[in-house]
Amino acid sequence: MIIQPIDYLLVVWFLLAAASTAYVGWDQFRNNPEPTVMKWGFILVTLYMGPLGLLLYVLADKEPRPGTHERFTAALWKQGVGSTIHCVAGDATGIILAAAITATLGLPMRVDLVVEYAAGFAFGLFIFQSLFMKEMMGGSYLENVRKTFLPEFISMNAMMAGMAPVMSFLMMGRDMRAMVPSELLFWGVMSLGVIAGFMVAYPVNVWMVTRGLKHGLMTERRPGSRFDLQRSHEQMGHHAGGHGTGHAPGAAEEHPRHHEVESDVTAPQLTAVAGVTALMLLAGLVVPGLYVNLSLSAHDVGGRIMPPGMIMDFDTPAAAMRDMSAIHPRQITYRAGKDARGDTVLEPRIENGVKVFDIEASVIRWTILDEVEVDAYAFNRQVPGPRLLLVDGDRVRINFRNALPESTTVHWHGLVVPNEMDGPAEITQTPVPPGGSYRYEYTVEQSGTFFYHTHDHADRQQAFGLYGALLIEPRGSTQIRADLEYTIQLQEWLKRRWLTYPAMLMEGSLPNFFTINGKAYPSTDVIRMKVGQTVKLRFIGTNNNFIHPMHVHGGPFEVVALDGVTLSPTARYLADTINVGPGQRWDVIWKARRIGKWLVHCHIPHHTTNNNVEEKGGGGLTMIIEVAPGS
Ligand SMILES: [Cu+2]
Repeated sequence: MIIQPIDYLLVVWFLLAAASTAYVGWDQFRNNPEPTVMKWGFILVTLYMGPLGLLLYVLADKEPRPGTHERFTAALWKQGVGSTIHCVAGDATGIILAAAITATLGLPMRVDLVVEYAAGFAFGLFIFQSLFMKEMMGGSYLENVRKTFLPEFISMNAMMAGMAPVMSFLMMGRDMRAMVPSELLFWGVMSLGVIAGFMVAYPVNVWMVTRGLKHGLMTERRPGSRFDLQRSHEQMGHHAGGHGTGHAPGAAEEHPRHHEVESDVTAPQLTAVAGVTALMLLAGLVVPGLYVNLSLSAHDVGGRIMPPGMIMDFDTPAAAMRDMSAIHPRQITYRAGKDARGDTVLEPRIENGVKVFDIEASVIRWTILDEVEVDAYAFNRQVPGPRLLLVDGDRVRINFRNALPESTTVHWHGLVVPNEMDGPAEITQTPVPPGGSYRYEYTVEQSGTFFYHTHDHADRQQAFGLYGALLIEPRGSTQIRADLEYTIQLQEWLKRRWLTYPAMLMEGSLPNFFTINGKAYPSTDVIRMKVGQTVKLRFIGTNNNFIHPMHVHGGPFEVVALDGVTLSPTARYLADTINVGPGQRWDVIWKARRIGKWLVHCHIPHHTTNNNVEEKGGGGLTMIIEVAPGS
C-alpha cells in the first residue's frame, strides 16, 4: 500500500532491480564464459543491489568482446569485485532468508541479528564459497569447507558489519513497516543493507585476492561448450591459424581448468585482519543498540509508523511506540464526505421507557479543511461523535460496539453513574476488545453540559476523535436560556507526511491542526444572529493537551455555568476570555450588540493557524458570529 513518499521510490527501485536482474541473467548464460556459481552470484547480487549490481557486472565482469573475458577481468579491482560477489551472494541470501523468517516468528531484533549472521555464514560457507571452490579447484567438498572457512569468516564479518547497522537503524526507525516481510520497505532495507555490506566487504576481499586467499572472477571455457574458443573458431571456418592464436586476444594462453590457491599470507596478517573484522562486526551489532530498542520484535511494533521527531531510544517500550504511532490507512473502514458534519443529534429508541442509543467506534477518514483530510477514530463515523440529548431523570442504555483495531471503552464525563458503567479501562471494566461490545446503562441525575469520551489509552484514542457532547436538560425550567445555542468542542490534530498521529505534548507529537466540532477555520460553522439576540455558547474541553483561552470579540459574555453546574445569579460574572482546560465545560451567554462579523477564537495564536498557515484571517480554533441588523 502506498502511504508514504518512500513507497513510490521503492516501486521504481524494485522495477529497476527486476529489469537489471533479468538482463544480467540473460547475458550471463548467453554471453559470459564464467563458472555457473559465479553467474548465479551476479544474478543474486543484482537482485539485491539493483542497478548497482548491473553496474558492477557491466564494468567488471561482462565480456566486452568474445574471447576477452580472461584479460578483461584480470585487474585487481575486478577480481576484488568477483570475490566480494560470491561472498555477498551467499551471505546476503542467508541473512535475508533468516530476517524474513525471524520477523515472521516475532523474534526480538537482537536475536534476529545473531540468527542472520549464523545463517549468512552458513549459506556463504557451505553453499557459495565451498561449491564455488569445488567447481573451480576440484578437491573434496569438506576440504573446501575447511579451506574457505577463514576467508568466509573475514568477508562475512565485514559484510555484516555494514549490513547490521542499516537493518537495525531502519527497521527500528520511524517507519517500522521495515520489519514486516510483506511490506516493500522491508525489501528496500534489505537492498540498502546489502549495498552497505558490499562496500564494507570489498576492501578485505581485495586484500584476500592479493594474498591468494580467495579467487575473484574466473573464466571457464569447457571444451565443446559455446564458450570454447577453438570450437567457435572451427565453426566460423578459421582453421588456418592453429590452436588459440590470433582472433581472440588475451585468450590465447593455455588456461588450466583448476587453480590451486597458493596463499603467501602470514599468520600475523591473517590474525590481524580476522580480528579487526570481528571487531567491526561486534560494533555493527552492538552500537545500534545504544540508540534503538533491539529487544523489540516485528510482533511488538512491526508495521507501526512513528511521528517524525519522536524520541525513540534504546529503552523506549513497544507500548509507547504503539501508543504514538499513526493510524494505518489500511484500517480505515469509512470515508466521510467533504461536507459531513460531526455532533449530529442521535435520536434514541424508547424501549420500556429506556432511551436506547447505539454507538460504534471505528476508523474513518475525516475532512477538517477543504484540502486537508485526517484519519480518525470516531463514534458513529463522525467527529465529534453524535450529540446525546438527555433529560434529568432519564433511564439511558448505550449499546456500544468496538470496531476499532484496538480495545476501548466509553466514559460519561462528570456523570454520577454506577461504578461499572463509568468506563475506565482495567479499573472498572475489562476494555472492550476489537469486535466486542458493552452495554452501558444508568439513570441520569444531573443536568447541564457534559461529554463522553474513550477511557482506554485516551492519550491516543481521544486525540484521534473519540468524544461527543452529552447535553442534559433539567426537569423543570431552571436552565438558563438564550435565543440561540451553539456547542464548541475542541481538538488538536497532528498530520504529517500524509499520516495522522495522536497529538500529544511530547517531542515530535505536538499538534499542527486544530478543530472546532471537527472543522478548522475557514471550514468552521458561522453562527448567524441579529442585534439584540443572545447566544449560549457551551465550550467543552474535549481536547487532550492545551488549555485554550477562548475569546469572543464584540464585548463580554456572562459566565453562567461551569462543568455542568449552573452558577447562582450572584456567582455569575462577565468576561471576554475563559481558559477551557481539557475536561472542562463553560456555558456563557453572549449578546449581539453590533452588526458585523465577530470572532470566537483561541488566544494562543498558533492554535488559530492550519499547519502554521493563516488563511482568510485565521485558522484552526476560529469561528465567526455574523450579526445582522435586529428586526
Ligand atoms: Cu488554543
